[in-house]
Amino acid sequence: MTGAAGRIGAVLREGLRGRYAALRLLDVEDLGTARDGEELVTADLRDYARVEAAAEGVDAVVHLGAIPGEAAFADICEHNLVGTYHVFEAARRQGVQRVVYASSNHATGFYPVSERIGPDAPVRPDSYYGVSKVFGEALGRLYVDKFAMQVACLRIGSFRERPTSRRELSTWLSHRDAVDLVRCCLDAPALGFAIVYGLSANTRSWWDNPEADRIGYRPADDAESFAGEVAANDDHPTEPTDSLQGGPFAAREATAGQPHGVPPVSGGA
Ligand code: 15L
Repeated sequence: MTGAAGRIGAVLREGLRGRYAALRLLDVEDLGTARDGEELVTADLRDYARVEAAAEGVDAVVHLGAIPGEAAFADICEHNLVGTYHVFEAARRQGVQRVVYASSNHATGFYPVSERIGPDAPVRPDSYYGVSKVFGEALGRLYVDKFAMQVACLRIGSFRERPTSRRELSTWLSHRDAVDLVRCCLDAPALGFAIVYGLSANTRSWWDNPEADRIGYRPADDAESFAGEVAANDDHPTEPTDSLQGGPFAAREATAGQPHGVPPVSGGA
């Protein structure tokens, strides 16, 4: 599991422990102490040799490691594009059959919230980050078609302990549903290629999730149980981006010729 020290990684580390013979956890950040059934690897995803060494003898990869939000394109390029290519390629060369890839709802963040979409809708990324997730999905499709690997791309919504905003009443993915979703992707007998929205059984969801059924994912939680709590704490003014699925990621910026909200190059102005 790459990105194992991150928010999602920490929950999966706990939730998947004991379900499989061993979990090899990789991150550039500190992973603490290995417990029974865990192997810890410190590696940067930009370092291909280390990534390939970490894939040796592995049955499946869960690839979470990435910059988890908008950043300068140069940084997104190195960590999310090159890093993801390294993970897929290392898996292929080491004979790993299956990759579960953490994509994001930001691959389709420019759809209005009034529109219901599914995995077949054309992509509408809302950020360079969203574009990087589209790239990872395309790479996954390539590795299935060209190299007969099995790949699930999880368009993760809002992974939180509980939903905390109006938007998250639609996009929430609970901790236990996330663990269950990844487990389904790892265990599904004939995964092939699947794009699955990573979300709980939210009454207000905007996403159809036909592949969820196919892989046996039946989410247990519904953000609606927190609707009262969210409304009571909702002191945010309505923003124009509330009408877009990607929320703040989908903020429209100046027209061509004007500077973008993130610097053009790593560390640039
Ligand atoms: C994501 O992909 C981000 O990594 C996370 O920080 C959240 O912003 C989430 O999407 C979301 O859409 O709520």
